[in-house]
Amino acid sequence: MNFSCMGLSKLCFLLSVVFCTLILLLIPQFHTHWKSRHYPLPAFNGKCEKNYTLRQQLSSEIIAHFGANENPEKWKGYSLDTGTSHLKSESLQTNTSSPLDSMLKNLSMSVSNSEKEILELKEIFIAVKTTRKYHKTRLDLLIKTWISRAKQQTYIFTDWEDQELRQLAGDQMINTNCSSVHTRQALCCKMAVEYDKFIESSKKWFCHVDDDNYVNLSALHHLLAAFSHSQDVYLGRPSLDHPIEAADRVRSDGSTSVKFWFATGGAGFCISRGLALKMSPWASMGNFISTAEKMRLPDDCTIGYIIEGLLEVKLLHVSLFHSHLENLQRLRSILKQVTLSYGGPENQHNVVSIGRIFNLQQDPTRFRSLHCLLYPDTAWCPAGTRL
Ligand SMILES: *[C@@H]1O[C@H](CO)[C@@H](O)[C@H](O)[C@H]1NC(C)=O
Ligand SMILES: *[C@@H]1O[C@H](CO)[C@@H](O)[C@H](O)[C@H]1NC(C)=O
Ligand SMILES: *[C@@H]1O[C@H](CO)[C@@H](O)[C@H](O)[C@H]1NC(C)=O
Ligand SMILES: CC(=O)N[C@H]1CO[C@H](CO)[C@@H](O)[C@@H]1O
Repeated sequence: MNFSCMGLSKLCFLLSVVFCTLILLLIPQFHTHWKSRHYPLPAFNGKCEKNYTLRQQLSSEIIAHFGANENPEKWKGYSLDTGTSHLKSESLQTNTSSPLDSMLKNLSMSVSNSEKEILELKEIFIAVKTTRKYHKTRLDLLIKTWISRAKQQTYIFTDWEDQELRQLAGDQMINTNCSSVHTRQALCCKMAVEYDKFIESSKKWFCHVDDDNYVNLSALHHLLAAFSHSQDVYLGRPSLDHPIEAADRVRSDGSTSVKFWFATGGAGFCISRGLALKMSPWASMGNFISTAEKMRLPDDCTIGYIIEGLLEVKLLHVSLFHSHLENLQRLRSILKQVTLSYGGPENQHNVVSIGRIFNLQQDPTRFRSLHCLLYPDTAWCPAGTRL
């Protein structure tokens, strides 16, 4: 008798807990709060889209994760957290040495001294991918800032014959004749032209960035100089914390699957010439588009597939590259990063924290302030920034 009474009150308690939880879940306030923390997603229609969404729910800093059969020791030097996670940012703040330098110290162990070479900044091919509607809003800012310091090796890939831009950039502006819609096909079309132009140039390194990236040229130069361009090198930031898996429709009819890491295009990535040449059967002269079509993957995933999946060369995970999908406000050691980005109009608050120089109204992306800190001798920088 007593026993069944107790059972009944326990059941009542449980039922009321379930009821309260349901009520809480149904309050719309909780939903909007959750939504407002999402960053805008690129409108990829490819297979990686799901994982870009997933990415938002993961912690904002992605560091290298290791496959079960990989030796973590081997990869230790290849990944570096530059300080968005709480613990690590503290240790960085108390350490005066540069994260890039300490990473390179580890990396150089894997490059024999005989393979080291002198790399000049002009031997790096930097491809900036843009589109007609961003010539004024995004590209102008880059031209005024970092591109002005690297005119000879920066190539602008767009989809419109803009006379003003042509006057400014001359042959460095490349009209890809690709469609200006933001679809997987149009993006792959541009990447294919970028690849062909790089091969045509005889430069040592191919680096791809987007029109919302700031590139610290000396940091990039420093990073690439640690390798030899004839080695197989693929450097960038993975956009997920795990490799993606896709049906392999290049080597099979799609019945087998392939797992690989890829560097997210929005943060920028680099490929050595030696490796780029090996990619040729799947990447040159329109082959890139057919590889991407067969695999139904976006441009940056297709690059990862060719390199990791087909050529079996590993992506070196470098967290000094940054895209607008990360929480940039929490990023530390800003002047030491290789690439940076900003949230754009949909997410104005997601910018790097740089004080002084220009206020948020004058410099919503923070790129102008950043540029003045890096290059105080720039004509339009306020005199106060000169040390
Ligand atoms: C600080 O920098 C030194 C020199 O590069 C390095 O050996 C050491 O491991 C670093 N310490 C931390 C906590 O990162
Ligand atoms: C785009 O079209 C123009 C005009 O036909 C041509 O001169 C140019 O070479 C084309 N661009 C590419 C990358 O093929
Ligand atoms: C970034 O660029 C500035 C200006 O050239 C340079 O002083 C700084 O050392 C660079 N950062 C790294 C990590 O090289
Ligand atoms: C395309 C693709 O690889 N999607 C992956 C995204 O992440 C989920 C969860 O980890 C995987 O199951 C999918 O395969």
